[in-house]
Amino acid sequence: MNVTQKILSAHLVSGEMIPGSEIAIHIDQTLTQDSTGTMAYLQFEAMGIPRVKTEKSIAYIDHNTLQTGFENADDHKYIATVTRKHGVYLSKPGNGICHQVQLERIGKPGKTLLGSDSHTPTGGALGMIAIGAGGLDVAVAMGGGEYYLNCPSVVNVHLTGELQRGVAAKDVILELLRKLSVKGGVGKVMEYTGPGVKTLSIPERATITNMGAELGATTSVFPSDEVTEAFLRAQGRGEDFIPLCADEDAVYEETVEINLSELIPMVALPHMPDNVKTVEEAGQIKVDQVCIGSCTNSSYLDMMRVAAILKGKTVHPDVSLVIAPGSRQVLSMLSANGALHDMIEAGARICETACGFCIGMGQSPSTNAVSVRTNNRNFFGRSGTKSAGIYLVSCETAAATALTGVLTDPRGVEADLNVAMPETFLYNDNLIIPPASEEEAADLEVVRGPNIKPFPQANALEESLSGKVLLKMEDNITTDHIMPSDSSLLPFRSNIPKLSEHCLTPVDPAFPARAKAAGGGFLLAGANYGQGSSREHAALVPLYLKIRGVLAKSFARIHRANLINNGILPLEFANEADYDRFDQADEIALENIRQLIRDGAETIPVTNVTRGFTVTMNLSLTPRQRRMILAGGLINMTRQG
Ligand code: MIC
Ligand code: SF4
Repeated sequence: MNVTQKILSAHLVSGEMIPGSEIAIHIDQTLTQDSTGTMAYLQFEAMGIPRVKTEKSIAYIDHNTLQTGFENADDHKYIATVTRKHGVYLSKPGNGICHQVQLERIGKPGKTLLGSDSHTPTGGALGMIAIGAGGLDVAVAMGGGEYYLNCPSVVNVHLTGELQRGVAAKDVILELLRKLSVKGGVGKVMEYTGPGVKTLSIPERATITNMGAELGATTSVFPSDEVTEAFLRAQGRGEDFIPLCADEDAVYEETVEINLSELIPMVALPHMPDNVKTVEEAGQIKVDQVCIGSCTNSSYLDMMRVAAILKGKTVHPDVSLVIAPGSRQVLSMLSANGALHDMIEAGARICETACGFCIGMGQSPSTNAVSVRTNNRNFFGRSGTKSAGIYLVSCETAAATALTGVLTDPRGVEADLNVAMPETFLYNDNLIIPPASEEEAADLEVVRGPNIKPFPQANALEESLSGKVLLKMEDNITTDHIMPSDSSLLPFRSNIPKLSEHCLTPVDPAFPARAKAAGGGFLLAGANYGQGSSREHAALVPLYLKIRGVLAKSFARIHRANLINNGILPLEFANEADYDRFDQADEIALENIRQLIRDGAETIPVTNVTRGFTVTMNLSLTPRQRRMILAGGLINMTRQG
């Protein structure tokens, strides 16, 4: 078996390990963060389970840390009190970005982790199966319920050679994105093998597994080897180590070869992570802002390399350099060893250890700016400045660029980039608050501020559905299009009515008003609809606007599951060319849809009433998903028993 099969089969609750067929797995650990967590805990409360049943569940506060009003702070208070009551650990704001802290302090080889954040696969660096999901799926897992997924096919990413000076783990994943695209990993686990693996440290592996999310992959995983053991020991967690690697005769569905020695610095140009060129090909683009941090690139190793490049130099006069270390542990070590001093002296603006600029929580660039960043997503508008272009690079490229003011290949910089992994990290868990005991929990009050509104719930599916196509969209529409998230909107993650005023506005500002006036309808989309974030809001808000179904060429994995969990039909064109035969404002009808779904139909006739024809659309639902759609979502189905 390969590593993926070993972990999945050890956690298998039902189904067979045949790629594409539905399996259910037991979840050992869960994580939430604050922008999806509020909703996940509201849903957990609605399920009426008093205490979580996982080995460890933890809630991080790392996204909504810009507190320009009471809303974010109220959400934090709700999360702090609801987790304390129900048996969940709390990582306080200031402790760091969920994926970085999970890697340092919580993740364990061989375990399963489900997180309400699409970059949960970061944990795969430690040899665990770590999957991103919607908040509702995470709430179910916290309650001890299994997690359902399509058994992935496993891709062998075979690494040989060794990264050259100035070339980074980020360049490995950017190269994979260039080769495979943002759809290349859908339905797959990217499993890393080969002699190149042992040359990569855990933070470097984490950069690669983190950004596997941008390939659309279910997750990514490395073996657990002596490098893993050394990392866990240095974190004071040697006892969490178990060795785990693929059998000699392990079988994979596909193989991708990467020779690390041949890679050179890469950059993803606006506005897609797979729009990748070499830094050389991109040319000397003039840069206004450089942002270093995010869950992709904010480890101790990353920050030490940045400090080495900046040491004794000054940031270019036209550049604003922003650095956000990934965790309190990283920041603390940088301050103890003087590297922080080197950054500050070079002119860096140090931000708190949080998602920050990556999710548009501050540091929006100027009009038409070129912003070079180390994060994983450069979707349109995500930085908070629509006219700005975001370029994704490694920490080394970002730091070199900050000094020259133009996009710069870091292989030529004068600096000592040989940063050794520490024998011991400065670990300290005093910002991770344990939950109350069961006895204490009974009397604890959960504090709910005025911004926390009830979440919408679907009704049971009607016999037939009809309505207008309210919006026609192209390929690769992201969750940042469907439910934009910047500093002005993130405070409303627990207020769906307010968010609904912004649904799909990056595609068409008139959409929310049109949807409300029509009393609901359908969406029409191209391929890979809903890629990006795990945010369930991208389904809850359309549900609130009475969207009954999405007609698309194809869907991204997490968003499709979120639609079904909330009773919205994900219909795929059997013949992609039929997409062109539909237009915005066309009236469509799905006759006897309830009966068809009940009977297990895998194809659905969809009539374009306006133009007078009927096409076939695929609706490949598992029996469980059919029950969910018929009941009007997961919560209704659970209530029905
Ligand atoms: C993101 O990177 O887009 C986020 C913000 O972390 C999201 C979660 C969210 O939308 O709250 C994700 O990746 O799932
Ligand atoms: Fe936070 Fe950005 Fe990572 Fe999402 S991608 S978890 S916003 S740092």
